[in-house]
Amino acid sequence: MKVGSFTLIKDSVRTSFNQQFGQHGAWRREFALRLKLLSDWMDSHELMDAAVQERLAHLEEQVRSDKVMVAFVAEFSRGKSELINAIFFAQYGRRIMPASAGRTTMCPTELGYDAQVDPCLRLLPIETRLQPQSLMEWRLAPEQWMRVDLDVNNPAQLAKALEKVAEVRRVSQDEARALGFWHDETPEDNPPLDAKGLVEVPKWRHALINFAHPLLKQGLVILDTPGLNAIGAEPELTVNLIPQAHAVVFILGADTGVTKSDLAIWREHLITEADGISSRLVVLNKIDTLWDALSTPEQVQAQIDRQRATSAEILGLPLEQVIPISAQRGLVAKVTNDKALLRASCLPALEDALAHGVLGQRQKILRSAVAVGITDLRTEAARVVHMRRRDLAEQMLELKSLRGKNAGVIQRMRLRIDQELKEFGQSNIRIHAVRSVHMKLLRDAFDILGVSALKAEMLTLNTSLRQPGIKFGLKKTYAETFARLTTGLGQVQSIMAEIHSMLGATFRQLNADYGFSLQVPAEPDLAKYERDLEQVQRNHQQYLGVGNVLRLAQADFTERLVRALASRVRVLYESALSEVELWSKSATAQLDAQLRERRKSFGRRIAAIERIQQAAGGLDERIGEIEASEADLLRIESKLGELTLYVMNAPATDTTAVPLLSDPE
Ligand SMILES: Nc1nc2c(ncn2[C@@H]2O[C@H](COP(=O)(O)OP(=O)(O)OP(=O)(O)O)[C@@H](O)[C@H]2O)c(=O)[nH]1
Ligand SMILES: [Mg+2]
Repeated sequence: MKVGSFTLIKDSVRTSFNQQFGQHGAWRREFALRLKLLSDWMDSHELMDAAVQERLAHLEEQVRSDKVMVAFVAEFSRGKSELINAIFFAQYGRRIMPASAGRTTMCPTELGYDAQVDPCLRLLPIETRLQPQSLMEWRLAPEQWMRVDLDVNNPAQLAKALEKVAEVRRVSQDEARALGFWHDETPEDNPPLDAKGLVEVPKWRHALINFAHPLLKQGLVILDTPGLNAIGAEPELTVNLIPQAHAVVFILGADTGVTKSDLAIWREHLITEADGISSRLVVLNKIDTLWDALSTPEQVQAQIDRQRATSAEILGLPLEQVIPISAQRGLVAKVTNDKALLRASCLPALEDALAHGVLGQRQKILRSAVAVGITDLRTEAARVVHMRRRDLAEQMLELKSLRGKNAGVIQRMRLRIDQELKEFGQSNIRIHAVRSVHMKLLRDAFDILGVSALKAEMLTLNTSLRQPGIKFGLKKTYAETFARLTTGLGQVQSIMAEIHSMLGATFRQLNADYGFSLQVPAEPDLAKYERDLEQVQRNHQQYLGVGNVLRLAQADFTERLVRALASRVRVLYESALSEVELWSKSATAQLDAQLRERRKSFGRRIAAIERIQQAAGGLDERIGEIEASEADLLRIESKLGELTLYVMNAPATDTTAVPLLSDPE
């Protein structure tokens, strides 16, 4: 088996997370293929307008680029990096992520895959903390990161390069303070000073690893984090990155259980409201340290069970979500292909829980998004087909009424079509007026959720947070800011309702005047973004609530916190706006499609009359043609139903058939 040209060790110890993720990826590829088939077919039958095309592209992009992020969070030395090695990298036959006694990983490290970039490790210097940009903004400036090329065919080089995430620097106390690693208010949390009075701080702020590991290629993103204190004040990690992960694995030592500092991390990063709990897994790691020659296996098991029950109770989780394992023994077992040891390590149980919890959920969400999108598409396309059929039926009636009639009658018919065409042209003025109001309303919506409005809001927040005594008014300040952010969404929702009712009236009129079958699609419900905002608000309050509120006294900390919030809300608003835009486009595209079809139909009617005027046999010939077109449309209609069903029912390919470790392309 190969990754690129690198020969992997035997894959007989294949893991269930790998398999499940492979299945998820296979489903997405199959779906993309079927979607392509549908869009080619629609295109060749002229059922593809701009809005339909955009919607298809959007769906395809959504499924193709769907990322699943799994974050590993814990106090230092609990075995996060070792566990990542054991679950994802055992096939390299060695440790890939540095894992060693004491503090090892010094900066948050994200592993993912971007086809546009060669395999590399990118490191953001810690000094960037002295500048105001958020992490999300730094991501958009890859040239500012230190870059190390990775040779994915050489596990030793790979592991060597990744050692950089453990690098540290020694800086003066003042510099440590400026970087967020020294706090005069909480001296007990400060790192020790060395003989020269220097403080050790991480060399890097964030690391991004890009390489074509099969799982990463399929959209998995792994986030490894450093233990307490090594993160320093990086609010973005707490308020953005970790809350957005699809699953968070929290690791404890089986020997120690839940310690005070474990609890501090749990409180800062992992407490969420009840519905978020299902995406939290707690790992009781290093059970091998309890394996002991003087105790019977039953006694050892009883100890593990006890630790498990106590930990679950302290953290307020159901017992099934606490999984005892040995990451290190699991890694060794996979590398040496030792099945008995792998079983004893219990690693497969954890992989199972991860796979079912995360991927099952993810696929459900994707499938339902796809189902909604495809149903809408089908309705749109069916509307066009329906109108074509109506036009044909009317034309058929018109032509049949001409049977056996003289040239005078035919000429009158010709004049009547010209008259109808003229009346139809007058609808343009009305439509134009409605369009311009529509555009204006849409611009208002874009202003409300736009960059400048958000900037102003964030400035206000920044100023309020830095007022002395904010500790007591914190809740109120956040509540007010978020209330205004939410109001913005509400206003846009009302604008959409206004557009909906205006277009609704116009469409009804056009339907009555010209026999159209226009219907304004239901406007998207922005409530889910309101819920997201609530979640963001809770993340911020939670973060500040666990002691970080004192840091608001430092201007740069507050700046970073507010920037992190701005980045997050920006993304949220942009998604909301793109839904609004797509909705508005599909309404206008529907109108455009019917106008276009109608113009074509006029053209066909005029051409038919001209042919009949020129040749006696023209009439029957034309009636025959219409009959054939009607039959075609029936076929198109049923094929449309068949193809959309085919797209929606894309099955997840059987795992055994997925060449997981080979190149998926
Ligand atoms: N005995 C035993 N040791 C383990 C196990 N898992 C990890 N270790 C060891 O514990 C030490 C710390 O592991 P890491 O993976 O570096 O821990 P971490 O949580 O990533 O720590 P930081 O990077 O410092 O935050 C290493 O020496 C590992 O080999 C295990 O299951 N059993
Ligand atoms: Mg580590």
